[in-house]
Amino acid sequence: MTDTANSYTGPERVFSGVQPTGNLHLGNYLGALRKFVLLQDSHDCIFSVVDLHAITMPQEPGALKENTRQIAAAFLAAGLDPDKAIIFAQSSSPAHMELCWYFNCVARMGWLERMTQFKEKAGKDKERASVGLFDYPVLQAADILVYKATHVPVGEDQKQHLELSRDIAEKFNREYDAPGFFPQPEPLIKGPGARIMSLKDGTKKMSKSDPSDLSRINLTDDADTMARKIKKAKTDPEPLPASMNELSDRPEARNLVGIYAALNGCEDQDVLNEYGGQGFGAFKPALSELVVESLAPITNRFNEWLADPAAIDAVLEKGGERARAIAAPVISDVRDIMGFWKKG
Ligand code: AQP
Repeated sequence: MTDTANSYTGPERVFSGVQPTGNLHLGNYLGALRKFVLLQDSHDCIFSVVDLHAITMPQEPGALKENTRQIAAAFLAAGLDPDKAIIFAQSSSPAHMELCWYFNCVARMGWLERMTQFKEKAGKDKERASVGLFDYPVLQAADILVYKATHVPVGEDQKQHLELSRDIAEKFNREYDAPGFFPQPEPLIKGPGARIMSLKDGTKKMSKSDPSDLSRINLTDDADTMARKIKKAKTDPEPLPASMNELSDRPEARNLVGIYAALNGCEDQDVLNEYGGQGFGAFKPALSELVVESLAPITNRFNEWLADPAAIDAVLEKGGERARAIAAPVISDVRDIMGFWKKG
């Protein structure tokens, strides 16, 4: 089989999105936002508040609008510059929904049935899950490919969805005899912070929807709350060891070491070189200090942006215009390739 998608020769472009489903946490910051900021200087970047994804689970309409502004404020507070990167709300670029429908007719049921996020989020009562939740990864493929994005910075939890986007791009190109029309987007996952775990259970990822607020550090937490959460984080009675191998069956300890390393810009092993042999009574206060020192400037800027919703709206308006202008010719070409009566 020839790999038609790989013959893409268009420019490199980065796309990623964050759902407006509540407070952002340290995992979102290290796994996504911080990477976005690093990429905006070297790449053509598009970052979206993915409100269409949010409604795959029940949302309060009034809260959705506020949460959308909050995520945009967090993007800006983390250091995204709207003159460099496009920042917009997904629903303001309807081309995502149009391409999603075309892709629904390309993707196979069996592909989607293998998606672990659907299984986790639908839980035991899958009959009651929305069709949108099942279709989430197809919309995600449309988000990326409607801008012909070539690179997608995400946390490790999104790796499987990215693979599906690649499969859809490849099948579309092959079935419609359009070699290289869509790129095969590459995940940008590697690096520190790709998978930050819950402070209460080192085997579960840190998540906005975890019912326990003590499981995560929110970007909106004040310094005392952050320190209290780290103090209460689950650990074990053993001191930190000398090497990472010795942490393989201590997920909570490994997670705290990983957070320290990611924020300090060093390797996990460097943390053990400094703290190996010491207990959590010594390590946790050092970690608290580092977390607070790293997040405080972001929290301050975040609050400043939130105090000016009109300024956030202006950023989203301008971003929406720029996003629509990139998506329009792609949709028009897709319609032509698929044989619709009108290019649109
Ligand atoms: N724990 C994590 N570690 C590293 N990266 C993470 N991301 C999420 N959790 C972690 C990355 O953050 C980006 C935005 O994610 P999202 O809000 O769109 O959706 P999500 O992955 O479903 O995040 P949550 O916190 O788990 O939200 P809920 O609880 O609402 O589902 C993505 O790049 C993600 O990889």
